[in-house]
Amino acid sequence: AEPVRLKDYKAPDYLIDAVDLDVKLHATATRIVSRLSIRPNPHGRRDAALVLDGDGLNARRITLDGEAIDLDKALLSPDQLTLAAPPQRPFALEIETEIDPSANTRLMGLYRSGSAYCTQCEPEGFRRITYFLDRPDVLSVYTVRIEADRSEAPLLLSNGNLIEAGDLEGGKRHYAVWRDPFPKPSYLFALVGGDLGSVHDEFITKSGRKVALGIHVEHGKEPHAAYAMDALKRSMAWDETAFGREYDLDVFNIVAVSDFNMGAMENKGLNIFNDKYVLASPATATDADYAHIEAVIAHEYFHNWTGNRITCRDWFQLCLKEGLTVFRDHEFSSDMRSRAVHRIADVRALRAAQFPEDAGPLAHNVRPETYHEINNFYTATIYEKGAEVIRMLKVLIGEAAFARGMNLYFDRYDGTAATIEDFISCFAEAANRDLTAFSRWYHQSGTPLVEANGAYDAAARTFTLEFRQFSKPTPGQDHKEPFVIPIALGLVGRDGDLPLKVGAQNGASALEISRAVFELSAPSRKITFLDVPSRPVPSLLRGFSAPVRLDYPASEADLITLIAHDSDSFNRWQAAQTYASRLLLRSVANIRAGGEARHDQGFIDALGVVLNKSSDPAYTAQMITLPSEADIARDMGEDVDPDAIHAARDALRQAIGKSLAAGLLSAYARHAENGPYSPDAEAAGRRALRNAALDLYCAGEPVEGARLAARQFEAADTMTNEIAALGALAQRAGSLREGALDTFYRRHAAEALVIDKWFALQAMIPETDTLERIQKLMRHAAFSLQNPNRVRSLIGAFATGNQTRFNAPDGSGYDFVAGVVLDLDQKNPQVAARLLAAFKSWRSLEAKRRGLAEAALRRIAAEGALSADVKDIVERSLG
Ligand code: HT7
Ligand code: ZN
Repeated sequence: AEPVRLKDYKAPDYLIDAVDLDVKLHATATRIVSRLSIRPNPHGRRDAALVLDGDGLNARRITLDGEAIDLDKALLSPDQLTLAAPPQRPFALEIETEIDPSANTRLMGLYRSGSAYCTQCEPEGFRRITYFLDRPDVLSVYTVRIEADRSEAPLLLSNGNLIEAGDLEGGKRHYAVWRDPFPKPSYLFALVGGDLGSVHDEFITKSGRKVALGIHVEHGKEPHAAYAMDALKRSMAWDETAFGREYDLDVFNIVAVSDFNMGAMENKGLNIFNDKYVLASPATATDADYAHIEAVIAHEYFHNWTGNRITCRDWFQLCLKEGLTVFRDHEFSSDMRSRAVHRIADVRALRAAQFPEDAGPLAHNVRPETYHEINNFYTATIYEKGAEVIRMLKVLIGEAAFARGMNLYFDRYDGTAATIEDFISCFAEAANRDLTAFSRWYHQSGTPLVEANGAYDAAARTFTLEFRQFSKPTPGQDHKEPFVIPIALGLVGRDGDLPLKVGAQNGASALEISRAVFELSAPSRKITFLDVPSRPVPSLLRGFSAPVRLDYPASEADLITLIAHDSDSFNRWQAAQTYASRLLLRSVANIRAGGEARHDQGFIDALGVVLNKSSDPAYTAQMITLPSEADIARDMGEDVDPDAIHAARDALRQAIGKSLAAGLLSAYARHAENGPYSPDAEAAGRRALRNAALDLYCAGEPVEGARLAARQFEAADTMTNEIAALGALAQRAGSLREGALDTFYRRHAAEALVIDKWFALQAMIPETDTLERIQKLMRHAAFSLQNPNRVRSLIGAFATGNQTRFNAPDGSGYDFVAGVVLDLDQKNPQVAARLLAAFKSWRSLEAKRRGLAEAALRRIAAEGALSADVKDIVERSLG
């Protein structure tokens, strides 16, 4: 099929001002009557046919202004309803459809999760409910009447405010009418019916309006929604102070369901969540889970302005709402927690998920120009790189101009479906600056490489930095224009940061700069610093000021200086990572040449110093955590041998654990729990350091370490400590591990979300019999291919978190995942396609594995009946 192209965008020929839906819920035969108030679009083509989208639908009745249309004459198919010559004036179209929510295994449109009814319409799910102009630039006011058996669905929710409710048939059935006064695209429509437990609260907005808040969860889980409610109220308050955005309806509801394709969905006034991002108690959720809940609750809430009040003109503009909303949720989490630690975590995530995407066959622009299947564009590039681009913009134009630009955007585009150009124009205007070259970040894919070199001239007391940028070709883009790269920097001397004096070109006098951001907007540029008393160590790309790869030939001694003295917390961490990564790359080369892993006592001692003077435990935990196996593979870039990487990393962990055993034990003891459980950043940071110390200690002293981990596992009363201990025990084969896994299962068998952790942990064991274990676990009563969380925790964790076994040298890991993808494709193509994306780095593998991975991909491509989702990923992966 032909791709959809941005350049073909045309305004819709018809608009739908109002939608009245009448929904009678039934497990297998839900009736929907949709009344559409349609009019020709003055900006569209006159006399054009009206083509409504459908997906697997069947209309039972259609009327136009009350007159029945002969169904045989209407050009009707499951995928389309066409009126060849609709009236060229406002008219009403009424369509009745019947759908089977119980048979909906794609979890798109109206489906059932447990006994509840729920919807997921983004991006193109509404057309699975009724025929519609299912595109984001058609904005309508929705009135929704829902009717159901009271016993089956005492709770009936839709978008907006409740305007009427009542009993029918003497109370056996009932109904509710919801009206959302804000015009919205169909992808933001939502409906829920079910028997759920509810938690209620309220929020008073800054202008004094009272908003009723509700979170609806499985009965019995109400106490586990308390943290989500707290995060929601903090998000609402933060958006008022940080962005001046106030909530606009009388109610805000969140519903948690256990069958959900993604994390959550921002439907206007009725967010629907994967229960993983709502439910938390100290005994069932880790500190990381709490932080994710806080971030996802905030993210969906923030969409109310960035996504809902201002939506996207078309799906090519997805980053307009997603990149911006991720930027906003990162800012929120940084304000709620430690900004320094948060930045490191965000960059780790960006490098783990987005850099490989940008370096492989699935690379695409932050604002793509074509797509075959839009579901496959909910990617780390759109979300995470999209957020980084906005962060760079803020660094370039400064905080004040950025705030003016945001306000302009909200004022000018409220109530519209906008584009990236609209967004950028607000900042160009606010900063009075041409942002054309900067916008290349939206139009060119790939991660630029910045090479830097420094030269000190002792006689002239100058230090000159030279930067060059390089961009490799990416699919469909052989040549790239230079990016505008903000490089925040400093010069570090023996006593910390040196003042920066820059000699302006053209003989102008030297300029003292305080906010040191160097703009690299050409292929190469130099900058000379004056009055530099001795050779400094440059600290480049502070705070990771741009999503690039940086290559600077710092010596090991330079890196140790940065670890100890850099005023930029991100770069202190980065220096330790760079040191470790270099060491590991040398070890990998040695191991592949038949030699041994390399050790470097200087590095280990530097970590020892960090560990001992630890004043910020969360930060120290990040400092002593080595780059992951995937990080090292990415640094290698090509000819990747995952077994050699694993061996090298394992050897370094052992060496650190042995050498720093006493320091690790002391950090472990110093950071014991010191009061009742709190999920706050301070307490979580103490646990993070304690568990990072335990992990390294176990690597260095396996026997003593296992004993300590077993004690922690027995005594743990929080999931953070329990799963960390189980993870440490899982490092070594034997009865201790198997016994602990059994105990964990027995303790938590009733909690599906905890059993997901049990699945994931086993899926990531780097041993040869793991695949067999996974195949056995797939037959476990708690596993289901139908449930996306289960698939992600067992199969997804294997494909993305177990480098050595997914990339087993005999190809068994690839064959297994390919087989699951094909099975799953029959049920849920969206989840199947996401799983298949685990092959995204196959071209960087060493030759033998590369051949086996390619063969697995070709086997999938050869299957006759692939979904559009899987077909798109497999074709691009091989392309
Ligand atoms: N805007 C949402 C993206 C989304 C989604 C969510 C659930 C299931 C399927 C979905 N497809 C797209 C989520 C967000 O970014 O906030
Ligand atoms: Zn989002």
